[in-house]
Amino acid sequence: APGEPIECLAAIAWEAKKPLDVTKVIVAPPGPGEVRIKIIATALCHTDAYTLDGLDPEGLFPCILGHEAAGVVESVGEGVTSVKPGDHVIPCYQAYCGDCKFCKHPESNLCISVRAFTGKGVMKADGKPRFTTLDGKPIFHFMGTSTFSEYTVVHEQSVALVDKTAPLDKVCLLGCGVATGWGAVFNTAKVQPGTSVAVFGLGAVGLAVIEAAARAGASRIIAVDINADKFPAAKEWGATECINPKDHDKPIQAVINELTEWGCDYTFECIGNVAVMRAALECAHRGWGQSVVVGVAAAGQEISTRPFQLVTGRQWKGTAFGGYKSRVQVPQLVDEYLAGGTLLDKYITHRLPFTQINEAFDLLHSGKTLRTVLTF
Ligand code: NAD
Ligand code: AHE
Ligand code: ZN
Repeated sequence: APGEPIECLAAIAWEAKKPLDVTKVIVAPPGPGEVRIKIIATALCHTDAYTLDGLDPEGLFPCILGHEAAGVVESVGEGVTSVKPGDHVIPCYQAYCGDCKFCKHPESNLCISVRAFTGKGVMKADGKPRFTTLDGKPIFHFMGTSTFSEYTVVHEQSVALVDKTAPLDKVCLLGCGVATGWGAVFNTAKVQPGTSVAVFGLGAVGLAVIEAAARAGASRIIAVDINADKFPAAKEWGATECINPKDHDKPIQAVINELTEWGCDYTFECIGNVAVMRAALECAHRGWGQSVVVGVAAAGQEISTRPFQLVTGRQWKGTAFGGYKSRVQVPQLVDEYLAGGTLLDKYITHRLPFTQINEAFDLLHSGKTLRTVLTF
């Protein structure tokens, strides 16, 4: 009942590199400015695996991971006005308050309203988590979303209200991976018709980049992966050619620069590998090519290149959630999906019950999935 703690199923990450513990937790009622959501469907993104592997400098344990989901508002805390019980929502790790310097800037989505708290795994109202074990041990939140739980509590700034007719077990993908790839193309790079694009890493994020680049009218889309099993999907999504770096004895940037003469107008790194980030920059077109870092690299990793690469006109950029201002634009992405013409359904290669979440992580590591959607 609203105002009461809820006992429900969740997956606790007790420590790095250990399987998740699927068990009961207590979810406190939402505090002021907070929303308690019943999660209907949650997918796994590579970033969940990265954090579980202990690679995220902000990673805290024990925690409840998960950030690509959709659900229904169960109750709201004091002062919450933008959603009400029964509303269909997508939790957004990139919050949007509409009021801060970043929300007001047309070129940024990096809302600052709750970021310090989501990075520390707690809620802003009292600096505490809303999750505890049955014996009262606190469990940290993750990315302000923690969707690997039947119920979660998030800040109001992190809740996008979406059309009630949208299938939650599909549009959950707009909470991270697919939205990020689309946005990297439309918002960050602003890909123009008739241009050339190279995409490194053909998971859901890289494929979403390909989908969007094709829609933006790119005429050449080079897809790169060390796993050739990814190539049929890349072609179907719109790649014009596929390259496996393992088939070549020179660096991949040299291969692409030869194929294209001066490099591609836009390149996207969708892996999280700093050596590939360098390669992607170095096959961006001399004079104007843009290289967008989408992949998230492990703690301690740094990028490097010869400054000459920038002196001669290449631009290095990055994107978080594809630059989308979440609470405003996620509902629009859902409407766009409902209108038809997007490939959203095709990213879902596997479906499992939530209790099989550890198998879903195994699948993610196997390279055989794009997205696995878990339902409760
Ligand atoms: P994924 O694991 O499904 O896909 C990664 C792909 O990269 C795989 O196909 C793999 O075979 C390929 N790959 C690995 N090493 C390679 C190499 N050296 N050369 C070429 N290909 C290689 O991951 P995903 O869920 O699509 O996420 C991709 C990346 O994007 C991750 O780093 C994730 O953390 C990040 N991410 C960032 C944002 C953001 O907002 N910036 C959002 C979502 C995901
Ligand atoms: N917490 C990390 C890095 C993780 C990271 O960069 N996350 C991306 C989203 S990945 C989604 O799958 C992001 O949006 N970052 C911006 C932000 O504010 O977190 C670290 O290095 O500390
Ligand atoms: Zn993600």
